[in-house]
Amino acid sequence: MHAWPASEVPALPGKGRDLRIHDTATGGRVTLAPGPVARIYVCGITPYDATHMGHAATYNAFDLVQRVWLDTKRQVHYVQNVTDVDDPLLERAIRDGIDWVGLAERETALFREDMTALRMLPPQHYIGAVEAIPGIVPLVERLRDSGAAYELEGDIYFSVDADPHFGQVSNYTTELMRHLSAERGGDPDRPGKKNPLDPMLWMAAREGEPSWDGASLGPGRPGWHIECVAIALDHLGMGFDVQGGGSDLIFPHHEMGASHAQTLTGEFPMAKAYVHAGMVALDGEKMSKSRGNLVFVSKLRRDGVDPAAIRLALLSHRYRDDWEWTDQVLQDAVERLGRWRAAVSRPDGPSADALVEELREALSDDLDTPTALAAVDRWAVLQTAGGGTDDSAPGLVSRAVDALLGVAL
Ligand code: 5CA
Ligand code: ZN
Repeated sequence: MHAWPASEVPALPGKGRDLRIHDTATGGRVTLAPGPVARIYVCGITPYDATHMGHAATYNAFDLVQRVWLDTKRQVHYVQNVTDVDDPLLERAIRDGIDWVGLAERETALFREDMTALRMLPPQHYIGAVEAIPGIVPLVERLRDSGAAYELEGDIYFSVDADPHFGQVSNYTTELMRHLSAERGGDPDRPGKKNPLDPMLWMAAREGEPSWDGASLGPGRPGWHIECVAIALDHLGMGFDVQGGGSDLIFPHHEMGASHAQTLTGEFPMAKAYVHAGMVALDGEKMSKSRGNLVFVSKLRRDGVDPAAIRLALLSHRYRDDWEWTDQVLQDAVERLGRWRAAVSRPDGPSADALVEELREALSDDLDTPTALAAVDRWAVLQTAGGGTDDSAPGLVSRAVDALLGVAL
């Protein structure tokens, strides 16, 4: 599947700092010091509705991770999936009386447009679940043949007890895992499972649903977690630097994915850091396609909101916090963008060398974007007050804000 066009990332003088980031698995900060090529996998959308502010906030966080790495003069190998076949997508297509393939294509196309407008860096590999099926089938066969998976009425389940490290991504109690499993696509109450938490790897073909050739597994379609694992192992291999997504993916998705990968390879851990963005809410509830309380990026764009302002609104919150989208958040961002643009449009101003270092320090400190924005605000105030005669400063600020925050002034 093709991704979207990359916006240019200006090179800044000097070099950025290594990223210190919160890792869900260890519950603390880790300093990531990747090799010359940093490797990141970020879970993509299930394309049955348009990109909302929650999605945008999560992708913004992982875009910043990459911008920090690029500023340390590393290359980035970025992989993202599209869950272009899954229960919620099929259910929505039936509800709306449309073809599920067309629905997925339409919403994926809109997502690409939104990501381009927001200046999110594209993945080098953007892979759909459907196109990954030929790679998924042999992995499920291997798990089954090694005894780490079993059949139940034609469906194949992963045995969580096969992984001695199971539970070490979320560190949740069994009770909480069971609760979340039922809430997020699992079937803990299905009779015959070895462990109620065991997730499906391969679902045998169901009447009226799409299915694919599963070789010795029989016709069917893949489970959700093995989809991301197959794509990540194929394009990144084990021990990649960051596994990313929103905090609603901690369990079961990232827990199960890590267990699948670790059982398949015998290596631990799958990722050096499991990084999770907080949930964006609207009217007090998590913004979600299933609840329908959504603010869409595409709708704001159609209404004439500058995508740079949308991006600044996302940046005004720390990525790990849960926060609430309000009109005021956007209004504040529109005003800030105006102040920054006015400031960089002057021919000279106060030196920006210290500002670049402040931005670098704030971002390397677990992506502390509120501190980064405050630093630019201070420079803009000085500038507007007519301080300084450095004629390279406005250009440097523009390039730094673009390179490190993805905002074009
Ligand atoms: N296709 C799967 C991942 S493999 C999926 O979760 N798709 S999704 O469309 O439901 O979500 C895409 C990404 O947006 C995930 O990382 C999810 O955690 C994140 N996300 C969804 N809702 C919110 C929200 N309200 N706030 C922040 N992030 C969110
Ligand atoms: Zn995923």
